[in-house]
Amino acid sequence: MTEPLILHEFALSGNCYKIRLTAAHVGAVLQRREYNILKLETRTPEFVNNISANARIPVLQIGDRFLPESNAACFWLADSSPLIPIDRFERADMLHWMNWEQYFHEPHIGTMRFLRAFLFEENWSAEQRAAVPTRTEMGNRALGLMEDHLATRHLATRKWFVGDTPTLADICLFPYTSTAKEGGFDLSRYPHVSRWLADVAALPAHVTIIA
Ligand SMILES: N[C@@H](CCC(=O)N[C@@H](CS)C(=O)NCC(=O)O)C(=O)O
Repeated sequence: MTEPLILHEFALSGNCYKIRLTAAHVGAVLQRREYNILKLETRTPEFVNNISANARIPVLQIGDRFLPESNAACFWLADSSPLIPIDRFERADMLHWMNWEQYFHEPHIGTMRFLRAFLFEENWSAEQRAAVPTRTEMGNRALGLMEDHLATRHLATRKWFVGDTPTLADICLFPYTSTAKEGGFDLSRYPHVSRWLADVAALPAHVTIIA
């Protein structure tokens, strides 16, 4: 018997979307429990004691076990699927992009989206406002690095981030890149990234963030 899978989430979060996107690609069925992070619903003692001590979504519940961190949850779902490369170097390279996404991409691009599209400028704290130029610069640097990577592969371009087929690296980079415009980023400056976004969205199992 397979264990029930419950995604504790805020549906419009890119980190939560990437888990639903992975599930769609591997044919996993998720039950969904929604928490409004704008109302601090993950900061309650009930959530901290029963779901995740880190007081953040997403958390993938597998039976009676709880797996926080979006990319760990994606890996659990995609393990042994075609989204995980067989080649040892490519498997590690996939992890490189997933770690990079969490440290150099999402903290700037995802945070700018949260500030502009969810919190709204009139509600920014002085600290949030002061960090906007740096976050914008760092977000553009991240998009530029993706652009350069996709643009150069010997004498051709790269279709996917790792190897010749879509991997979890593409799935995990997609949510915050595809919504970067909501954070004020101009994707027309990044034609290879825009082409890659269209390729990911054209995969047969693709689902949108609002699906
Ligand atoms: N690195 C974590 C990030 C988790 C995270 O920061 N989640 C945000 C939403 S994307 C959250 O729960 N915010 C609510 C809060 O900070 O109260 C992951 O990838 O899952």
